[in-house]
Amino acid sequence: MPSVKVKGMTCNHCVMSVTKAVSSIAGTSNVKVDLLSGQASWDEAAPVDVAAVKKAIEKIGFEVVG
Ligand SMILES: [Cu+2]
Repeated sequence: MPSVKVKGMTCNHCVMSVTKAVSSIAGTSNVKVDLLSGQASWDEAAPVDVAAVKKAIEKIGFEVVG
């Protein structure tokens, strides 16, 4: 399962926002975001542009690390 690490999430509202942002990128499905680890992961129903995923997360105010 591909994933990125997100910094700056503090509560379930953040988790929901990041989940929504990742889900908005073409090809992602079954998006999972873990608050404690910061890990955002997804299944690929079609090839996913990871740069677009990172951009979508940063656009809503979180930092993607690694
Ligand atoms: Cu929050």
